[in-house]
Amino acid sequence: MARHLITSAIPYINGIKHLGNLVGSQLPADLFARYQRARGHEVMFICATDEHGTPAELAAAKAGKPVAEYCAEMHDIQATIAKGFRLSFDHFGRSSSARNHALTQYFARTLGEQGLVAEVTEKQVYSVDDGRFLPDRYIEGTCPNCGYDRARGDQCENCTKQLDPTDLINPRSAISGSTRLEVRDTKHLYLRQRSLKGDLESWIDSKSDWPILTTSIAKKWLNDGEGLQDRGITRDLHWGVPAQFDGAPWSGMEGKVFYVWFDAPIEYIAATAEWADATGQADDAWQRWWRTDKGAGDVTYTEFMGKDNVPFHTLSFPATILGANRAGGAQWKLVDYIKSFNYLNYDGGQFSTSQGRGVFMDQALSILPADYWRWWLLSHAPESSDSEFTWENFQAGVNKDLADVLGNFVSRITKFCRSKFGEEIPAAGSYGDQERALIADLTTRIRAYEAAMEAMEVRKAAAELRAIWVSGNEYLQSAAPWTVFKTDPDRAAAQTRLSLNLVRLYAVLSSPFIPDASQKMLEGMRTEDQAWPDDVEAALAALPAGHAFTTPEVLFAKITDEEREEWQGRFSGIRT
Ligand code: B3M
Ligand code: ZN
Repeated sequence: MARHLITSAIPYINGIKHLGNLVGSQLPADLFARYQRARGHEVMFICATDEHGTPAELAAAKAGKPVAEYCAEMHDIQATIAKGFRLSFDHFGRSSSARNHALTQYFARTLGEQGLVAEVTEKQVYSVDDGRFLPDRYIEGTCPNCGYDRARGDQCENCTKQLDPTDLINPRSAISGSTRLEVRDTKHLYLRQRSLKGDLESWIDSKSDWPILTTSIAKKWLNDGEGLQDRGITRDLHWGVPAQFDGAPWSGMEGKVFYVWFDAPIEYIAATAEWADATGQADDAWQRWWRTDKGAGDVTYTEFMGKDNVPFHTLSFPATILGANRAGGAQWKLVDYIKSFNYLNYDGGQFSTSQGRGVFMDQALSILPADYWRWWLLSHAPESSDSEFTWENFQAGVNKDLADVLGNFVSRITKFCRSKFGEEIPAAGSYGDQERALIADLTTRIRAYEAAMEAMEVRKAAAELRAIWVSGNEYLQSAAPWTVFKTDPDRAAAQTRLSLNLVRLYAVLSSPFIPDASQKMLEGMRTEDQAWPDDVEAALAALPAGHAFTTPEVLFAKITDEEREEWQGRFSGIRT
Protein backbone atom coordinates (compact mmCIF):
# COMPACT_ATOMS: atom_id res chain seq x y z
CA MET A 1 0.00 0.00 0.00
CA ALA A 2 1.43 3.36 -1.07
CA ARG A 3 0.76 6.69 0.65
CA HIS A 4 -0.48 9.64 -1.37
CA LEU A 5 -0.59 13.20 -0.11
CA ILE A 6 -2.71 15.20 -2.54
CA THR A 7 -3.42 18.93 -2.39
CA SER A 8 -5.59 21.17 -4.53
CA ALA A 9 -4.78 24.88 -4.83
CA ILE A 10 -6.83 26.55 -2.14
CA PRO A 11 -9.56 28.83 -3.56
CA TYR A 12 -9.73 32.47 -2.52
CA ILE A 13 -12.45 33.20 -0.02
CA ASN A 14 -13.96 36.13 -1.94
CA GLY A 15 -16.86 34.61 -3.77
CA ILE A 16 -18.06 31.37 -5.29
CA LYS A 17 -15.76 29.77 -7.83
CA HIS A 18 -16.67 29.16 -11.46
CA LEU A 19 -16.38 25.92 -13.44
CA GLY A 20 -13.02 27.00 -14.85
CA ASN A 21 -11.58 27.21 -11.32
CA LEU A 22 -13.11 23.84 -10.46
CA VAL A 23 -11.62 21.94 -13.40
CA GLY A 24 -8.23 23.60 -12.88
CA SER A 25 -7.49 22.14 -9.46
CA GLN A 26 -10.13 20.72 -7.10
CA LEU A 27 -11.88 18.39 -9.53
CA PRO A 28 -8.82 16.65 -11.07
CA ALA A 29 -7.31 16.41 -7.58
CA ASP A 30 -10.49 14.67 -6.43
CA LEU A 31 -10.34 12.31 -9.42
CA PHE A 32 -6.80 11.31 -8.49
CA ALA A 33 -7.62 10.95 -4.78
CA ARG A 34 -10.64 8.77 -5.50
CA TYR A 35 -8.64 6.64 -7.91
CA GLN A 36 -5.79 6.06 -5.47
CA ARG A 37 -8.26 5.15 -2.72
CA ALA A 38 -10.05 2.76 -5.10
CA ARG A 39 -6.70 1.07 -5.71
CA GLY A 40 -6.39 0.50 -1.98
CA HIS A 41 -3.77 3.15 -1.21
CA GLU A 42 -3.70 5.44 1.80
CA VAL A 43 -4.68 8.95 0.77
CA MET A 44 -4.61 12.33 2.50
CA PHE A 45 -6.52 14.79 0.29
CA ILE A 46 -6.34 18.39 1.46
CA CYS A 47 -7.93 21.65 0.42
CA ALA A 48 -8.89 24.87 2.23
CA THR A 49 -10.07 28.41 1.71
CA ASP A 50 -7.41 31.09 1.12
CA GLU A 51 -8.69 33.79 3.43
CA HIS A 52 -6.07 36.52 3.73
CA GLY A 53 -4.95 39.43 1.62
CA THR A 54 -6.45 42.51 0.05
CA PRO A 55 -9.20 40.72 -1.97
CA ALA A 56 -10.66 39.23 1.23
CA GLU A 57 -10.63 42.62 2.98
CA LEU A 58 -12.20 44.34 -0.02
CA ALA A 59 -14.91 41.70 -0.46
CA ALA A 60 -15.82 41.87 3.23
CA ALA A 61 -16.01 45.66 3.06
CA LYS A 62 -18.25 45.41 0.00
CA ALA A 63 -20.51 42.95 1.83
CA GLY A 64 -20.56 45.35 4.81
CA LYS A 65 -19.27 42.69 7.22
CA PRO A 66 -16.31 42.33 9.54
CA VAL A 67 -13.72 40.36 7.60
CA ALA A 68 -13.57 37.44 10.07
CA GLU A 69 -17.34 37.03 9.90
CA TYR A 70 -17.36 37.31 6.11
CA CYS A 71 -14.66 34.63 5.84
CA ALA A 72 -16.46 32.25 8.21
CA GLU A 73 -19.66 32.54 6.16
CA MET A 74 -17.96 32.18 2.82
CA HIS A 75 -15.99 29.19 4.06
CA ASP A 76 -19.21 27.39 4.96
CA ILE A 77 -20.72 28.24 1.60
CA GLN A 78 -17.69 26.95 -0.28
CA ALA A 79 -17.59 23.81 1.88
CA THR A 80 -21.26 23.07 1.12
CA ILE A 81 -20.75 23.51 -2.61
CA ALA A 82 -17.65 21.30 -2.50
CA LYS A 83 -19.76 18.57 -0.90
CA GLY A 84 -22.35 19.09 -3.63
CA PHE A 85 -19.67 18.35 -6.23
CA ARG A 86 -18.61 15.31 -4.16
CA LEU A 87 -15.10 16.66 -3.64
CA SER A 88 -13.79 14.06 -1.22
CA PHE A 89 -11.37 16.16 0.84
CA ASP A 90 -10.12 14.52 3.99
CA HIS A 91 -10.15 18.06 5.32
CA PHE A 92 -11.27 21.42 3.95
CA GLY A 93 -9.33 23.84 6.12
CA ARG A 94 -9.07 27.59 6.59
CA SER A 95 -5.87 29.57 6.11
CA SER A 96 -7.02 31.83 8.95
CA SER A 97 -6.83 28.90 11.41
CA ALA A 98 -4.73 28.98 14.56
CA ARG A 99 -2.69 26.11 13.09
CA ASN A 100 -1.76 28.20 10.07
CA HIS A 101 -0.89 31.21 12.19
CA ALA A 102 1.49 29.09 14.25
CA LEU A 103 3.07 27.27 11.30
CA THR A 104 3.48 30.43 9.21
CA GLN A 105 5.21 32.17 12.09
CA TYR A 106 7.33 29.10 12.72
CA PHE A 107 8.53 28.99 9.10
CA ALA A 108 9.31 32.71 9.04
CA ARG A 109 11.25 32.50 12.29
CA THR A 110 13.20 29.43 11.13
CA LEU A 111 14.05 31.12 7.82
CA GLY A 112 15.17 34.17 9.78
CA GLU A 113 17.43 32.06 11.98
CA GLN A 114 19.05 30.73 8.81
CA GLY A 115 19.83 34.28 7.70
CA LEU A 116 17.31 34.01 4.89
CA VAL A 117 15.12 36.97 5.89
CA ALA A 118 16.17 40.57 5.30
CA GLU A 119 14.60 43.84 6.50
CA VAL A 120 13.97 46.27 3.67
CA THR A 121 12.69 49.83 3.95
CA GLU A 122 10.39 50.96 1.13
CA LYS A 123 8.26 53.96 0.36
CA GLN A 124 4.52 53.44 0.33
CA VAL A 125 1.36 55.52 0.25
CA TYR A 126 -0.11 56.17 3.71
CA SER A 127 -3.68 57.37 4.24
CA VAL A 128 -3.81 59.74 7.20
CA ASP A 129 -7.58 59.49 7.62
CA ASP A 130 -7.68 55.70 7.31
CA GLY A 131 -4.68 55.39 9.60
CA ARG A 132 -3.00 52.81 7.38
CA PHE A 133 -0.74 52.15 4.44
CA LEU A 134 -2.65 51.50 1.24
CA PRO A 135 -1.76 48.64 -1.10
CA ASP A 136 -1.65 49.78 -4.75
CA ARG A 137 -5.12 48.64 -5.55
CA TYR A 138 -6.59 50.52 -2.58
CA ILE A 139 -5.61 53.79 -4.26
CA GLU A 140 -7.82 55.32 -6.93
CA GLY A 141 -7.46 58.36 -9.13
CA THR A 142 -7.54 59.68 -12.66
CA CYS A 143 -5.55 57.76 -15.28
CA PRO A 144 -2.78 59.93 -16.79
CA ASN A 145 -3.13 57.98 -20.03
CA CYS A 146 -6.87 58.02 -20.79
CA GLY A 147 -8.46 60.26 -18.18
CA TYR A 148 -10.62 57.49 -16.66
CA ASP A 149 -11.42 58.76 -13.16
CA ARG A 150 -11.53 55.42 -11.34
CA ALA A 151 -8.14 53.99 -12.29
CA ARG A 152 -6.46 51.88 -9.60
CA GLY A 153 -2.95 52.33 -8.30
CA ASP A 154 -1.72 49.18 -10.05
CA GLN A 155 -3.56 49.44 -13.35
CA CYS A 156 -6.17 51.41 -15.29
CA GLU A 157 -9.12 49.12 -15.95
CA ASN A 158 -10.23 51.29 -18.84
CA CYS A 159 -7.08 51.44 -21.00
CA THR A 160 -5.19 48.56 -19.23
CA LYS A 161 -2.07 50.69 -18.70
CA GLN A 162 0.06 49.46 -15.78
CA LEU A 163 0.46 52.23 -13.25
CA ASP A 164 2.30 53.19 -10.09
CA PRO A 165 0.15 54.86 -7.42
CA THR A 166 2.25 58.02 -7.83
CA ASP A 167 1.21 58.22 -11.53
CA LEU A 168 -2.44 58.84 -10.61
CA ILE A 169 -3.88 62.34 -10.89
CA ASN A 170 -5.89 63.36 -7.78
CA PRO A 171 -5.19 60.12 -5.90
CA ARG A 172 -7.60 59.11 -3.13
CA SER A 173 -8.13 56.19 -0.79
CA ALA A 174 -10.45 53.53 -2.21
CA ILE A 175 -11.54 52.76 1.33
CA SER A 176 -12.65 56.19 2.53
CA GLY A 177 -12.23 58.46 -0.48
CA SER A 178 -9.83 60.60 1.55
CA THR A 179 -7.23 62.56 -0.39
CA ARG A 180 -4.94 63.10 2.62
CA LEU A 181 -2.32 60.70 1.27
CA GLU A 182 1.39 60.80 2.02
CA VAL A 183 4.37 58.76 0.89
CA ARG A 184 5.98 57.29 4.00
CA ASP A 185 8.76 54.84 4.78
CA THR A 186 7.68 51.35 5.75
CA LYS A 187 9.78 48.35 6.70
CA HIS A 188 9.14 44.86 5.34
CA LEU A 189 10.60 41.40 5.59
CA TYR A 190 12.05 39.89 2.43
CA LEU A 191 12.73 36.23 1.83
CA ARG A 192 16.22 36.00 0.34
CA GLN A 193 15.24 33.63 -2.45
CA ARG A 194 18.31 34.50 -4.48
CA SER A 195 20.52 32.69 -2.02
CA LEU A 196 18.32 29.60 -2.46
CA LYS A 197 18.55 29.66 -6.26
CA GLY A 198 21.12 26.86 -6.47
CA ASP A 199 19.06 24.55 -4.26
CA LEU A 200 15.90 25.32 -6.22
CA GLU A 201 17.60 24.80 -9.56
CA SER A 202 19.00 21.38 -8.73
CA TRP A 203 15.71 20.34 -7.19
CA ILE A 204 13.74 21.37 -10.31
CA ASP A 205 16.36 19.73 -12.58
CA SER A 206 15.84 16.47 -10.71
CA LYS A 207 12.15 16.46 -11.75
CA SER A 208 12.51 15.11 -15.27
CA ASP A 209 9.02 13.62 -15.21
CA TRP A 210 7.16 16.88 -14.58
CA PRO A 211 4.74 18.14 -17.24
CA ILE A 212 6.30 20.67 -19.63
CA LEU A 213 3.74 23.28 -18.60
CA THR A 214 5.05 23.07 -15.03
CA THR A 215 8.81 23.07 -15.68
CA SER A 216 8.72 25.70 -18.41
CA ILE A 217 7.02 28.18 -16.07
CA ALA A 218 9.41 27.33 -13.22
CA LYS A 219 12.52 27.77 -15.41
CA LYS A 220 11.22 30.98 -16.87
CA TRP A 221 10.98 32.59 -13.45
CA LEU A 222 14.25 31.08 -12.31
CA ASN A 223 16.31 32.38 -15.22
CA ASP A 224 14.47 35.12 -17.10
CA GLY A 225 15.88 38.63 -17.03
CA GLU A 226 17.43 39.22 -13.66
CA GLY A 227 16.28 35.80 -12.51
CA LEU A 228 14.85 34.84 -9.18
CA GLN A 229 14.26 37.89 -6.97
CA ASP A 230 14.10 38.27 -3.22
CA ARG A 231 10.46 38.64 -2.27
CA GLY A 232 8.54 40.72 0.23
CA ILE A 233 6.73 38.42 2.63
CA THR A 234 4.97 41.03 4.79
CA ARG A 235 2.27 43.61 4.09
CA ASP A 236 0.78 46.61 5.85
CA LEU A 237 -2.65 45.06 6.37
CA HIS A 238 -4.72 44.29 9.45
CA TRP A 239 -6.16 40.95 8.36
CA GLY A 240 -3.71 38.08 8.15
CA VAL A 241 -1.08 36.24 10.15
CA PRO A 242 0.69 38.83 12.36
CA ALA A 243 4.39 39.17 11.54
CA GLN A 244 5.39 38.99 15.19
CA PHE A 245 6.29 36.26 17.64
CA ASP A 246 8.54 35.42 20.51
CA GLY A 247 12.22 35.35 19.84
CA ALA A 248 12.07 36.76 16.32
CA PRO A 249 15.44 37.87 15.00
CA TRP A 250 13.92 41.20 13.95
CA SER A 251 11.66 43.86 15.37
CA GLY A 252 9.50 46.72 14.19
CA MET A 253 6.96 44.51 12.45
CA GLU A 254 4.09 45.45 14.75
CA GLY A 255 0.81 45.91 12.92
CA LYS A 256 2.02 44.04 9.85
CA VAL A 257 0.97 40.65 8.56
CA PHE A 258 2.52 38.06 6.29
CA TYR A 259 1.81 38.29 2.58
CA VAL A 260 -1.07 36.02 1.59
CA TRP A 261 1.10 34.01 -0.81
CA PHE A 262 3.53 33.29 2.02
CA ASP A 263 0.92 31.75 4.32
CA ALA A 264 -1.41 30.15 1.72
CA PRO A 265 0.77 27.16 0.74
CA ILE A 266 1.74 26.63 4.37
CA GLU A 267 -1.98 26.06 4.89
CA TYR A 268 -1.61 22.73 3.06
CA ILE A 269 0.39 21.60 6.08
CA ALA A 270 -1.77 23.47 8.58
CA ALA A 271 -4.99 22.01 7.13
CA THR A 272 -3.57 18.54 7.70
CA ALA A 273 -2.93 19.53 11.31
CA GLU A 274 -6.51 20.89 11.45
CA TRP A 275 -7.63 17.47 10.21
CA ALA A 276 -5.75 15.77 13.06
CA ASP A 277 -7.32 18.20 15.55
CA ALA A 278 -10.80 17.67 14.12
CA THR A 279 -10.43 13.90 14.33
CA GLY A 280 -8.98 13.97 17.84
CA GLN A 281 -5.50 12.78 16.91
CA ALA A 282 -2.07 13.79 18.14
CA ASP A 283 0.56 15.63 16.12
CA ASP A 284 2.25 12.52 14.73
CA ALA A 285 -0.96 11.80 12.78
CA TRP A 286 -0.38 14.80 10.51
CA GLN A 287 3.40 14.93 10.80
CA ARG A 288 3.73 11.48 9.24
CA TRP A 289 2.40 13.09 6.04
CA TRP A 290 4.63 16.14 6.07
CA ARG A 291 7.84 15.52 7.97
CA THR A 292 10.38 13.15 6.50
CA ASP A 293 11.98 12.96 9.96
CA LYS A 294 8.61 11.71 11.27
CA GLY A 295 7.79 8.99 8.77
CA ALA A 296 6.82 10.93 5.63
CA GLY A 297 9.76 9.50 3.69
CA ASP A 298 7.54 7.10 1.76
CA VAL A 299 4.81 9.64 0.96
CA THR A 300 4.22 10.68 -2.66
CA TYR A 301 3.08 14.30 -2.67
CA THR A 302 1.13 15.60 -5.68
CA GLU A 303 -0.18 19.15 -6.13
CA PHE A 304 -2.95 20.25 -8.52
CA MET A 305 -3.33 23.83 -9.73
CA GLY A 306 -4.00 26.25 -12.57
CA LYS A 307 -0.98 27.51 -14.52
CA ASP A 308 -1.09 30.95 -12.90
CA ASN A 309 -0.26 29.33 -9.56
CA VAL A 310 2.79 27.41 -10.79
CA PRO A 311 5.50 30.00 -9.93
CA PHE A 312 4.37 30.02 -6.30
CA HIS A 313 4.52 26.23 -6.08
CA THR A 314 7.73 25.63 -8.02
CA LEU A 315 9.71 28.50 -6.48
CA SER A 316 8.21 30.40 -3.52
CA PHE A 317 6.80 27.54 -1.46
CA PRO A 318 9.78 25.23 -2.13
CA ALA A 319 12.06 28.12 -1.14
CA THR A 320 10.24 28.26 2.21
CA ILE A 321 10.64 24.49 2.68
CA LEU A 322 14.25 24.23 1.47
CA GLY A 323 15.26 27.20 3.60
CA ALA A 324 13.56 25.86 6.72
CA ASN A 325 15.08 22.41 6.20
CA ARG A 326 18.55 23.98 6.37
CA ALA A 327 17.95 24.44 10.07
CA GLY A 328 18.44 20.70 10.38
CA GLY A 329 15.59 20.03 12.82
CA ALA A 330 12.21 19.26 11.33
CA GLN A 331 12.56 18.11 7.71
CA TRP A 332 9.55 19.09 5.61
CA LYS A 333 8.27 17.30 2.56
CA LEU A 334 8.79 18.88 -0.86
CA VAL A 335 6.27 18.24 -3.62
CA ASP A 336 7.00 15.24 -5.86
CA TYR A 337 4.74 16.06 -8.79
CA ILE A 338 2.91 19.20 -9.89
CA LYS A 339 -0.04 18.75 -12.22
CA SER A 340 -0.97 22.09 -13.72
CA PHE A 341 -3.79 23.13 -16.01
CA ASN A 342 -4.47 25.68 -18.71
CA TYR A 343 -7.69 27.69 -18.74
CA LEU A 344 -11.23 26.67 -19.55
CA ASN A 345 -12.99 29.37 -21.55
CA TYR A 346 -16.71 30.07 -21.60
CA ASP A 347 -18.71 30.36 -24.78
CA GLY A 348 -16.35 32.47 -26.88
CA GLY A 349 -14.76 34.40 -24.01
CA GLN A 350 -13.26 33.90 -20.59
CA PHE A 351 -14.82 32.82 -17.35
CA SER A 352 -14.45 35.81 -15.06
CA THR A 353 -15.15 36.10 -11.35
CA SER A 354 -14.78 39.88 -11.26
CA GLN A 355 -17.10 40.29 -14.24
CA GLY A 356 -19.50 37.52 -13.19
CA ARG A 357 -19.16 35.82 -16.57
CA GLY A 358 -19.81 32.09 -17.00
CA VAL A 359 -21.36 29.37 -14.85
CA PHE A 360 -20.54 29.37 -11.13
CA MET A 361 -20.41 26.25 -8.99
CA ASP A 362 -23.66 26.91 -7.12
CA GLN A 363 -25.51 27.71 -10.36
CA ALA A 364 -24.23 24.53 -12.01
CA LEU A 365 -25.57 22.36 -9.19
CA SER A 366 -28.91 24.16 -9.29
CA ILE A 367 -29.58 22.88 -12.82
CA LEU A 368 -27.95 19.43 -12.95
CA PRO A 369 -26.44 16.85 -10.56
CA ALA A 370 -22.70 16.81 -9.95
CA ASP A 371 -21.91 13.80 -12.13
CA TYR A 372 -22.99 15.55 -15.35
CA TRP A 373 -20.55 18.40 -14.66
CA ARG A 374 -17.79 16.16 -13.36
CA TRP A 375 -17.87 14.00 -16.45
CA TRP A 376 -17.97 16.80 -18.98
CA LEU A 377 -15.37 18.97 -17.23
CA LEU A 378 -12.91 16.16 -16.66
CA SER A 379 -13.30 14.72 -20.15
CA HIS A 380 -12.58 18.22 -21.51
CA ALA A 381 -9.91 19.22 -18.99
CA PRO A 382 -7.63 21.98 -20.34
CA GLU A 383 -4.45 19.94 -20.20
CA SER A 384 -2.32 20.50 -23.30
CA SER A 385 -4.02 23.79 -24.19
CA ASP A 386 -6.93 25.98 -23.13
CA SER A 387 -10.32 24.39 -23.80
CA GLU A 388 -13.81 25.80 -24.16
CA PHE A 389 -17.18 25.22 -22.57
CA THR A 390 -20.10 25.66 -24.93
CA TRP A 391 -23.63 24.57 -24.17
CA GLU A 392 -23.83 22.57 -27.42
CA ASN A 393 -20.68 20.70 -26.56
CA PHE A 394 -21.86 20.08 -23.02
CA GLN A 395 -25.22 18.76 -24.20
CA ALA A 396 -23.57 16.51 -26.80
CA GLY A 397 -21.02 15.09 -24.34
CA VAL A 398 -23.57 14.35 -21.62
CA ASN A 399 -26.17 12.87 -23.96
CA LYS A 400 -23.78 10.72 -25.91
CA ASP A 401 -21.41 9.41 -23.26
CA LEU A 402 -23.57 9.29 -20.17
CA ALA A 403 -27.10 8.75 -21.48
CA ASP A 404 -26.63 6.86 -24.78
CA VAL A 405 -23.64 4.75 -23.84
CA LEU A 406 -23.44 4.09 -20.09
CA GLY A 407 -27.00 4.83 -19.00
CA ASN A 408 -28.51 2.95 -21.91
CA PHE A 409 -26.37 -0.12 -21.28
CA VAL A 410 -27.40 -0.36 -17.63
CA SER A 411 -31.05 0.23 -18.33
CA ARG A 412 -31.26 -2.16 -21.27
CA ILE A 413 -29.67 -5.16 -19.61
CA THR A 414 -31.40 -4.81 -16.25
CA LYS A 415 -34.82 -4.38 -17.87
CA PHE A 416 -34.24 -7.26 -20.25
CA CYS A 417 -33.22 -9.57 -17.39
CA ARG A 418 -36.20 -8.54 -15.30
CA SER A 419 -38.61 -9.33 -18.12
CA LYS A 420 -37.13 -12.70 -19.09
CA PHE A 421 -35.37 -14.12 -16.02
CA GLY A 422 -36.59 -11.98 -13.14
CA GLU A 423 -34.47 -9.70 -10.95
CA GLU A 424 -31.63 -12.08 -10.24
CA ILE A 425 -28.46 -13.12 -12.05
CA PRO A 426 -29.43 -16.03 -14.35
CA ALA A 427 -27.52 -19.28 -13.90
CA ALA A 428 -27.81 -21.14 -17.17
CA GLY A 429 -25.42 -21.30 -20.11
CA SER A 430 -21.71 -20.73 -20.44
CA TYR A 431 -19.33 -18.24 -22.06
CA GLY A 432 -18.04 -18.66 -25.62
CA ASP A 433 -15.60 -16.95 -27.99
CA GLN A 434 -17.49 -13.67 -27.98
CA GLU A 435 -17.21 -13.37 -24.19
CA ARG A 436 -13.53 -14.37 -24.22
CA ALA A 437 -12.86 -11.71 -26.85
CA LEU A 438 -14.68 -9.12 -24.76
CA ILE A 439 -12.70 -10.04 -21.63
CA ALA A 440 -9.42 -9.75 -23.56
CA ASP A 441 -10.46 -6.39 -24.99
CA LEU A 442 -11.56 -5.08 -21.60
CA THR A 443 -8.33 -6.25 -19.99
CA THR A 444 -6.26 -4.23 -22.46
CA ARG A 445 -8.44 -1.18 -22.02
CA ILE A 446 -8.56 -1.32 -18.23
CA ARG A 447 -4.74 -1.50 -18.09
CA ALA A 448 -4.61 1.57 -20.37
CA TYR A 449 -7.13 3.36 -18.14
CA GLU A 450 -5.01 2.62 -15.07
CA ALA A 451 -1.87 3.89 -16.81
CA ALA A 452 -3.59 7.16 -17.75
CA MET A 453 -4.92 7.61 -14.21
CA GLU A 454 -1.50 6.96 -12.66
CA ALA A 455 -0.01 9.51 -15.04
CA MET A 456 -2.82 11.98 -14.26
CA GLU A 457 -3.65 12.24 -17.95
CA VAL A 458 -7.20 13.23 -17.27
CA ARG A 459 -8.63 13.45 -20.78
CA LYS A 460 -6.93 10.26 -21.82
CA ALA A 461 -8.31 8.46 -18.78
CA ALA A 462 -11.81 9.72 -19.64
CA ALA A 463 -11.38 8.50 -23.23
CA GLU A 464 -10.28 5.05 -22.01
CA LEU A 465 -13.23 4.84 -19.64
CA ARG A 466 -15.61 5.82 -22.40
CA ALA A 467 -14.07 3.13 -24.62
CA ILE A 468 -14.66 0.59 -21.84
CA TRP A 469 -18.34 1.58 -21.71
CA VAL A 470 -18.55 1.40 -25.51
CA SER A 471 -17.08 -2.14 -25.54
CA GLY A 472 -19.89 -3.36 -23.31
CA ASN A 473 -22.50 -1.64 -25.41
CA GLU A 474 -21.12 -3.12 -28.60
CA TYR A 475 -21.00 -6.55 -27.05
CA LEU A 476 -24.61 -6.32 -25.96
CA GLN A 477 -25.66 -5.02 -29.36
CA SER A 478 -24.01 -7.85 -31.25
CA ALA A 479 -24.76 -10.60 -28.71
CA ALA A 480 -28.43 -9.49 -28.80
CA PRO A 481 -29.75 -11.71 -25.98
CA TRP A 482 -33.30 -10.52 -26.77
CA THR A 483 -33.05 -12.31 -30.16
CA VAL A 484 -30.99 -15.28 -28.93
CA PHE A 485 -33.56 -15.83 -26.17
CA LYS A 486 -36.14 -16.98 -28.72
CA THR A 487 -33.99 -19.90 -29.90
CA ASP A 488 -31.43 -20.47 -27.13
CA PRO A 489 -32.52 -19.15 -23.72
CA ASP A 490 -29.47 -20.67 -21.95
CA ARG A 491 -27.09 -18.78 -24.17
CA ALA A 492 -29.10 -15.58 -23.59
CA ALA A 493 -28.82 -16.25 -19.84
CA ALA A 494 -25.01 -16.45 -20.04
CA GLN A 495 -24.88 -13.20 -22.02
CA THR A 496 -27.11 -11.55 -19.46
CA ARG A 497 -25.04 -12.83 -16.52
CA LEU A 498 -21.92 -11.34 -18.04
CA SER A 499 -23.60 -8.03 -18.84
CA LEU A 500 -25.02 -7.62 -15.34
CA ASN A 501 -21.55 -8.23 -13.95
CA LEU A 502 -20.34 -5.51 -16.30
CA VAL A 503 -22.66 -3.08 -14.50
CA ARG A 504 -20.77 -3.71 -11.25
CA LEU A 505 -17.45 -3.48 -13.06
CA TYR A 506 -18.46 -0.14 -14.59
CA ALA A 507 -19.51 1.15 -11.18
CA VAL A 508 -16.07 0.39 -9.77
CA LEU A 509 -14.11 1.78 -12.72
CA SER A 510 -16.27 4.90 -13.10
CA SER A 511 -16.45 5.92 -9.46
CA PRO A 512 -13.56 8.44 -9.59
CA PHE A 513 -15.38 10.32 -12.38
CA ILE A 514 -19.07 9.89 -11.51
CA PRO A 515 -19.32 8.77 -7.87
CA ASP A 516 -23.10 9.18 -7.50
CA ALA A 517 -23.99 7.15 -10.58
CA SER A 518 -21.48 4.51 -9.48
CA GLN A 519 -23.19 4.31 -6.13
CA LYS A 520 -26.58 3.91 -7.81
CA MET A 521 -25.22 1.10 -9.98
CA LEU A 522 -23.81 -0.71 -6.95
CA GLU A 523 -27.07 -0.27 -5.07
CA GLY A 524 -28.98 -1.55 -8.10
CA MET A 525 -26.73 -4.59 -8.20
CA ARG A 526 -27.21 -4.90 -4.42
CA THR A 527 -23.51 -5.25 -3.80
CA GLU A 528 -20.86 -3.46 -1.79
CA ASP A 529 -18.08 -5.31 -3.57
CA GLN A 530 -15.93 -2.53 -4.97
CA ALA A 531 -12.86 -4.67 -5.60
CA TRP A 532 -10.72 -3.30 -8.42
CA PRO A 533 -10.66 -5.61 -11.50
CA ASP A 534 -7.05 -6.74 -11.41
CA ASP A 535 -8.31 -9.95 -12.99
CA VAL A 536 -11.12 -9.02 -15.37
CA GLU A 537 -12.44 -12.54 -15.82
CA ALA A 538 -12.73 -13.00 -12.06
CA ALA A 539 -14.30 -9.54 -11.72
CA LEU A 540 -16.98 -10.55 -14.20
CA ALA A 541 -17.96 -13.45 -11.95
CA ALA A 542 -18.28 -11.36 -8.80
CA LEU A 543 -22.08 -11.44 -8.87
CA PRO A 544 -22.93 -15.17 -8.79
CA ALA A 545 -25.93 -16.89 -10.31
CA GLY A 546 -29.02 -16.32 -8.19
CA HIS A 547 -27.77 -12.98 -6.79
CA ALA A 548 -30.74 -10.59 -6.59
CA PHE A 549 -30.68 -7.06 -7.99
CA THR A 550 -33.03 -4.10 -8.36
CA THR A 551 -33.52 -2.49 -11.76
CA PRO A 552 -32.18 1.03 -11.21
CA GLU A 553 -33.95 4.25 -12.12
CA VAL A 554 -32.72 6.08 -15.22
CA LEU A 555 -29.08 6.98 -14.45
CA PHE A 556 -28.77 10.00 -16.73
CA ALA A 557 -31.55 12.06 -18.29
CA LYS A 558 -30.76 13.59 -21.66
CA ILE A 559 -30.42 17.33 -21.94
CA THR A 560 -33.13 18.54 -24.30
CA ASP A 561 -32.66 21.32 -26.85
CA GLU A 562 -35.16 23.45 -24.93
CA GLU A 563 -33.18 23.11 -21.71
CA ARG A 564 -29.93 23.88 -23.48
CA GLU A 565 -31.38 27.04 -25.04
CA GLU A 566 -32.89 28.16 -21.76
CA TRP A 567 -29.59 27.74 -19.87
CA GLN A 568 -27.64 29.34 -22.67
CA GLY A 569 -29.83 32.41 -22.33
CA ARG A 570 -29.85 32.39 -18.55
CA PHE A 571 -26.05 32.24 -18.30
CA SER A 572 -25.19 34.54 -21.18
CA GLY A 573 -25.15 37.67 -19.11
CA ILE A 574 -23.33 38.92 -16.09
CA ARG A 575 -23.91 37.62 -12.61
CA THR A 576 -24.77 40.42 -10.22
N1 B3M B 1 -5.85 31.22 -3.81
C1 B3M B 1 -5.15 31.42 -6.15
C2 B3M B 1 -6.30 30.72 -6.76
O1 B3M B 1 -7.29 30.44 -6.10
C3 B3M B 1 -4.79 31.03 -4.77
C4 B3M B 1 -4.21 29.66 -4.70
C5 B3M B 1 -3.43 29.44 -3.46
S1 B3M B 1 -2.70 27.86 -3.44
C6 B3M B 1 -1.75 27.84 -2.07
O2 B3M B 1 -6.22 30.47 -7.95
ZN1 ZN C 1 -6.49 54.67 -18.52
